Amino acid sequence: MNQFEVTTLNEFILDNQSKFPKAEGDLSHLLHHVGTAAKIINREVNKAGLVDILGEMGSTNVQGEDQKKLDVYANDHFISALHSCGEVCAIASEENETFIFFDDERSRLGKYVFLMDPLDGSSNIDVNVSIGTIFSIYKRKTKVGEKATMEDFLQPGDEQVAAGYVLYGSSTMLVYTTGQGISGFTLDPSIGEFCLSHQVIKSPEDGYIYSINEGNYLKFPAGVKQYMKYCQEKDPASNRPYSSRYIGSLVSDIHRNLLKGGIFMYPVTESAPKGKLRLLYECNPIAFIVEQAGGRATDGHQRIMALKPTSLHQRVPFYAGSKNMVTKVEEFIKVFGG
Ligand code: P6P
Repeated sequence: MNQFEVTTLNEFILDNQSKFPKAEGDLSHLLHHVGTAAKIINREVNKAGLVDILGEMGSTNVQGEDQKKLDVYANDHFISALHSCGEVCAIASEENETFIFFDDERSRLGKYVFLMDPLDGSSNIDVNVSIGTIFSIYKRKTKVGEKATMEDFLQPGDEQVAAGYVLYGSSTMLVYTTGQGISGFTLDPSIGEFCLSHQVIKSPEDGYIYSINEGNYLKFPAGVKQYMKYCQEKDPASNRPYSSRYIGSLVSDIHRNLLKGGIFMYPVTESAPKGKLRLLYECNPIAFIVEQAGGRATDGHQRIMALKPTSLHQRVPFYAGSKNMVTKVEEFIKVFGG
């Protein structure tokens, strides 16, 4: 691709749509609006520190987590952008206790429901560490025209029609999948467009990076402790000891390991006896991306996307990344417990 051949996100979406004769363009239209919302959030994230958008809101979300001003800003803008596109009948967000139903005539006819963590890793905002948006899209189960119900949201991850993340980092990237592999788009601020920068992202089956909050070590399951010991042992033949890399921002840790190879782990801990990460709008969309890149994503025992959700903000243990690394930690968990 020479420097003048630019494929924008919208061109790519439409090109992809043309491969599906039955496609009516509604998912393409929805993904276009996700890109627009991401540009708006990026604008605010990039100038955070210069305007009064850092710091706490002085409120907490349904998770009991302090809401940052940018959390609320991102949440409000994604809800507004997706309401205006008319393809989504309802939205669930980490920031809201229950789902939001768009009760206007146009949105009632929307075929999709949208789930998101609008600004994941927001505790990093005030210290200028990269953060992300994570989203997941399903076809509604209820009839078009009717009011959405919880049944529309409590679908296994295998039912996702699209998923992705936006990484607000040294550059801003949007990575998404509709089930035909994953591609990455980098925002070119000079033209205000997400441009194709990673045509196809395939994750190495083996990696040499492990990502985990070692501060929780004492309370990790025995199988996880044994796997960490395995990662740290010297074995040149298998490139061990591995490197430990942990940013504390899920999208950042996953994105690095996706490109370089590696494993991300968030096991159960004393403060998070079911795991910390949310199944519906963190683990399922990331799992879709990871599997589409050739990796693996489980709860330590079974595929994340096979789990039948029971509640909107349900938490699960999460192991995701290079296929052989996730398989290995599962072996340790099976033998030593987890
Ligand atoms: P800990 C951010 O709060 C988040 O939800 C993820 O982005 C990140 O991977 C994880 O929590 C970090 O949690 O307990 O290690 O700070």
